Amino acid sequence: MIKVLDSTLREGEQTPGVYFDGHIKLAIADLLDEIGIEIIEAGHPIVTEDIHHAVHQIARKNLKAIVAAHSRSLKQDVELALECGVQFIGIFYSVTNERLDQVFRKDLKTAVRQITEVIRYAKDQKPELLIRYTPEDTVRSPFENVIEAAGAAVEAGADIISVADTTGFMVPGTGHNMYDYISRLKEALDQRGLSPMIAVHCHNDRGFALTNALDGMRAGAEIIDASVLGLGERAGIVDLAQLLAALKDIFRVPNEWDLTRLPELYDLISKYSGMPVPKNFPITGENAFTHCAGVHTHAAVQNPVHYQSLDPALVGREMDVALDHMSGISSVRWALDRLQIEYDNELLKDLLSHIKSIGLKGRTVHLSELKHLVEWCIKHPLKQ
Ligand code: HCA
Ligand code: CU
Repeated sequence: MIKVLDSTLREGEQTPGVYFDGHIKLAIADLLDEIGIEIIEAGHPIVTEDIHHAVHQIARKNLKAIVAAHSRSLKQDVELALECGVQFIGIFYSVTNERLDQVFRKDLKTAVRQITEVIRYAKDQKPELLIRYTPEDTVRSPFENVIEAAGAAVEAGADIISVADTTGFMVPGTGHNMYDYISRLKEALDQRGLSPMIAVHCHNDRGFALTNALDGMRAGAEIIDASVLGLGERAGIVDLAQLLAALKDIFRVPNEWDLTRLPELYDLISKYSGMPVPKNFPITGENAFTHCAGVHTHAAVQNPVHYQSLDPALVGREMDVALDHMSGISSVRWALDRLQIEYDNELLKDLLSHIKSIGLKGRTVHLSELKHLVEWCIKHPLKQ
């Protein structure tokens, strides 16, 4: 069973300038839970007192979702997360040679000892706790280091190994792709008699986050990380709405997600993050289901399937038609029908001519404006 982990409240807050107040965090967690997201990564409690408090509040809300906290591989981070009452702790520690030499100044053996001690400590405190270990920058780390650290982590009690493409390095169809990586990782762990659940965390630096995550799923990853609007460090991670729509509509994974609440969720996040949803963003962007050119509109109003491969109703949206210089007669007909305004051919032609000239100024005619344009055309017909 595939599970989605939403990290808007953790990775999402690593977007420069983004911070959600405690009451907004609770509202976000509630909405994610109502949508049916399986795991909510609520934050890294040691970062600030406010985050600590918010993670505590979310963990105690009795949500259907599993509530997770992020944690360095340090006892003090784990203690604080446990104190919050979370059911899941994500522990990360990079095992690239450069990081070990230059930042941690430790050899691999000492690093692995630190990781396993922290995992054992966490499991001892709360045996039912789910523990994820992430070798940060997994895919650029020496494979043998990853296997050594991940294998030891599982033996110490980690339930989940997350493959992090921390820098958006993987490219589908090349020598470094997520499908091959996860297949190889599973095989190597299997050879050691270990079969943890695999998670995948993909950054979008090259624009391949979603494709890489889906590639990872095809290779057996069962937890996929995402965030609303793909918020996160630099270019962010997988966009939640795009992921859910693909899983539901294309991969048909068993689920209970209510995607009709996505517009509400995206409004909430965009309002309080100050990050507008780009108009042409898939699924949740204003234009995602809007047809513009006359040829498109003519066909789409008869049957949307001519220019849509995804039913907007699945994600709480409706088909729309834009009125501008690209419009044709069927665009105007569609708009007038929506406004329940009666018309003859003369009025249609006059309106289209006005709409086109307004469009040439670089803007669209909204339905509320069209009403006034109709009145204008009736009073001032172009052909006397
Ligand atoms: C970070 C890096 C991280 C960690 C992912 C994880 C990444 O911000 O700490 O702990 O599973 O991309 O590697 O987000
Ligand atoms: Cu990340």
